[in-house]
Amino acid sequence: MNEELANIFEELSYMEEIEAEQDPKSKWKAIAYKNAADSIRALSEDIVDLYNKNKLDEIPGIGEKIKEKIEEYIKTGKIKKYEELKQKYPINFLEFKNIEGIGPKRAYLFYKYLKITNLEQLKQALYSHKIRELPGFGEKSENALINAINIYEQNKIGERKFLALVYDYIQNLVNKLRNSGFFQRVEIAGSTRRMKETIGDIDILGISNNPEKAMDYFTHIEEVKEVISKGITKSTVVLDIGLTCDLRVLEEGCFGAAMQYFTGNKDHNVELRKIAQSKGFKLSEYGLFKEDQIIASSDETQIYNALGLDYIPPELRENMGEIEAAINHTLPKLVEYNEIRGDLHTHTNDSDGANSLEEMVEEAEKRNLEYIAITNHTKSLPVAHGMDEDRFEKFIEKVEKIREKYKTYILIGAEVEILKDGSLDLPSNILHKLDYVIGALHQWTKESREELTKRYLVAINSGLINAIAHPTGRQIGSRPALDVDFSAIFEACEKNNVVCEIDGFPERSDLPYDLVKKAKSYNIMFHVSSDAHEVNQLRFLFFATAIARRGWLEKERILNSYPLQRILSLHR
Ligand code: DGT
Ligand code: CA
Ligand code: CA
Repeated sequence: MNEELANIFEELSYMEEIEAEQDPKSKWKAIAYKNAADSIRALSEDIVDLYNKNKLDEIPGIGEKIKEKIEEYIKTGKIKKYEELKQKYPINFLEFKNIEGIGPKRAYLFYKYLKITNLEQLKQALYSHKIRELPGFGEKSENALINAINIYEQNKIGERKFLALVYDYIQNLVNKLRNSGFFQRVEIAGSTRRMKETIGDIDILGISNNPEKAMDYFTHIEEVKEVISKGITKSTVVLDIGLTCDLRVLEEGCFGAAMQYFTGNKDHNVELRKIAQSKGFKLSEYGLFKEDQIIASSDETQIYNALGLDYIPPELRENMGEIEAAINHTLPKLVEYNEIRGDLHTHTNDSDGANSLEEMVEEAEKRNLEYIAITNHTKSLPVAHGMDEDRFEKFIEKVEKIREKYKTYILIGAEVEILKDGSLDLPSNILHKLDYVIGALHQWTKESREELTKRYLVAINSGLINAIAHPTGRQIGSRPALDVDFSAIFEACEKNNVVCEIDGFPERSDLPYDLVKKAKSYNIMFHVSSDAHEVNQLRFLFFATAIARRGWLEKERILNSYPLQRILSLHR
């Protein structure tokens, strides 16, 4: 509980710092809270044990008032003062504090003028030039903030980037090359083609009659920040988004072999080369050869076929058994990106989303979704402005009033907190009124493997949820996966017809693709979702589908590849 409590005191300190603009006394409170946060974080013993032994006084920097609050939290799971201030400032301070140049007061300014509560929203506002219009800001501070965010995100996942966040950029880049007139063909290879959730660099292959001019063009486009090397067959540049990009210009005759080679991954290629050798062939980026004779080279499929394999979709090329399956003709028929009919996990500004119900549904309509489940948070998650029974009742009424207006059907859902004992954060009479309920474990995540698994099992066995949200709870770059027994969880899902989520929100990407493949051996269903907290994030549904494909899933195993009626006829 130490980390949880330290975070609460840290946030209290930030909120009092804002309050201090009105009330000078708050300044001292801010300092006291910050000291308490630091002391609690530095403890080697669990604070609950200290409390039970009546030893809170021994913690440095903890006065009477703070002691009372610790006690309140241990006894009730809440601190009233924190809840009150959080209503006033529903801002993710702990995320912003990582960004150079954003203190609590600036974070509040963003909230006051633009209702920004988290980093993703701030980024959108920066890119749409809303921040530079704020008092005290301009183009210079806009650039400084974009830079600071880039540095933070880069550090978070090392040199890699989330594919979902750079995917459109890469498509634009490729289209620019395609439309330049210097290339006959331009294709993406590497981890981007495999749809890996993070990428280390961008690999592009092209065919050109005039490689010299083509490379000149490439190294001079405005996205290029620095040219590392320039040749007529290969150039490497650093792009303005901080990623390196390799462009190879090839002969038409070996394009298929090059696509195969540079798509990878490396382990897949090594295995494939072994098979070639065992058949007396030689495989390279130039082609498949028998002695000096070319067997296949211009067409990627032909290379696989000549080796006795079925064509392997790029998403599967991770050396996870796909080569054997391709030899035995047992590769799955993967779900197609356009076979997903709806989104089953999204948020509105009724809890912690940035957009209204209407805005989210309009965007879903634009994206031709047949249905969208709005699954807001529940009351035990005040950080996310979680909704209680009354607010859910009102929300249901609101949806029923506007549902008719839209082609996209609105499913009323919830992302309901799984509480400490595995019970759910909404009474069953409310849960029964909802179309789709996802159980989520966000709190008390530091407990033992046994406890955490048990909580999941109680929730899954309750008969009250349709799905479990982002099952591992990992956040790439900041939070490791929960230590839980997935065999037991998948078995329970099988017994209770509970769906496993594949959440496409970049940091989550959860279930991860390798776990999807394991889960597939159980007789369970999956859903793919965006977990969108604003309209632009609905695009993450596409990346959730990529994870499903990388986890070997067919359409039949994905709930939201089925028509609306199937969802409406689920019973709990
Ligand atoms: P990344 O960039 O870290 O996200 O991952 P990749 O897979 O895009 O890796 P990258 O850019 O180093 O190389 C692109 C592809 O080139 C890789 O997937 C397979 C191929 N490749 C690279 N190095 C080797 C190698 O040493 N042996 C073989 N067989 N293939 C390689
Ligand atoms: Ca790469
Ligand atoms: Ca590369």
